[in-house]
Amino acid sequence: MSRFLDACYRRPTDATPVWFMRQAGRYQPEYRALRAKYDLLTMLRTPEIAVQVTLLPKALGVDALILFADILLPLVPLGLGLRFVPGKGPLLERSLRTVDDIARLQPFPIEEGLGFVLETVRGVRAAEPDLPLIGFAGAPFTLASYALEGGGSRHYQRTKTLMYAHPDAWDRLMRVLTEVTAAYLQAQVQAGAQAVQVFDSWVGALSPAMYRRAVLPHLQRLFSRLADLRVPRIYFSTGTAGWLPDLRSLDVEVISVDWRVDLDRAWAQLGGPERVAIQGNLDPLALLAPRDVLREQVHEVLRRAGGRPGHIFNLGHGILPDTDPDQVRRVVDWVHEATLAV
Ligand code: 1CP
Repeated sequence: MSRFLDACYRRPTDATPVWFMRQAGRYQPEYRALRAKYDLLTMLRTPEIAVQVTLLPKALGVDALILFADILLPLVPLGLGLRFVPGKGPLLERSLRTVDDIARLQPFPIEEGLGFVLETVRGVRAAEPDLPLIGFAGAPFTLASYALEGGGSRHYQRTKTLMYAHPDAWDRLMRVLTEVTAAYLQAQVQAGAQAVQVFDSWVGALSPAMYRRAVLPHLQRLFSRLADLRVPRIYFSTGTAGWLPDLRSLDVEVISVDWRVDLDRAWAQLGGPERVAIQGNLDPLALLAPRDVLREQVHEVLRRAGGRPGHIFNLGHGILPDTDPDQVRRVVDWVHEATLAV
């Protein structure tokens, strides 16, 4: 078995497993060399390239791989038209503007709309049988925010306006996105993914009451639908430290927390190591700090985890493009060295 999968199920491991959100990406010279030749969507849609990029972090010594894909890909078969604009990030050509747009939205067959992702999953498994592969998707709220805003956002004005003014349309949108996400993750696992992570990157923009009322019931349905897959399910969110106890109602193996909360405190609020595994939670900016400061920050996270089974070391959010790959490699080594059972 693997350290990563064992830790997801809170079984003791020989050392604490470590991987990084956004571990395949712009901070790597090998990735930048590929990006100089191909645009991002081409890389994402070409399984041979996506397999190669997924495997790049192996050189860092990580304990798991995450599929090279993007949470926004399902918005293409949903008819919203995705482009990545250099320097600006993702832009949708046809974002949802009216309640009628939402009424027309329909789930699609995953193999038809996103078959290239499943091909990438199969390719990674064939090329790397030893390291577990994590599949992923965007959470319904985070996907909805892109579908409504048309790209990244600061205040989530359209999203929140819809939630407050048209709760029925919001509910329909969340149902369609939950349905698509469940089918997409099922297909990834059938293709060979050994764990799944759901990214709720922007849900911290909500109030606790709004999260409970308009988001949590959909997440509960999503994760229940994934229970039969018998692979670890990871829920990642940021900015949710104010309502962590509410996440206890999710049927998941692992909760991933950001750096805005102490790991031990978060774990206790989530029910502790008896109930759920925890992933996190180094500040990604610590990777840009001097080496001894970084080391101290890594040890602070490990100290709060206390060597209890069920900790997966990760960042609180994705690696930033300015990160030095050597710093990332150091973190992997320090985590393993400090936790290796003797
Ligand atoms: O080369 C480039 O210009 C690309 C940057 C990039 C990369 C490497 C984008 C554009 N997407 C990806 C791949 C990607 N996206 C992966 C696989 C790589 C890995 O993790 O190792 C994953 C897991 C994602 C997930 C993703 N995409 C999230 C959730 C995670 C998070 O960081 O919060 C989000 C919000 C996106 C949207 C997105 N895609 C790309 C950008 C720049 C963004 C964020 C835009 C914004 O701020 O709204």
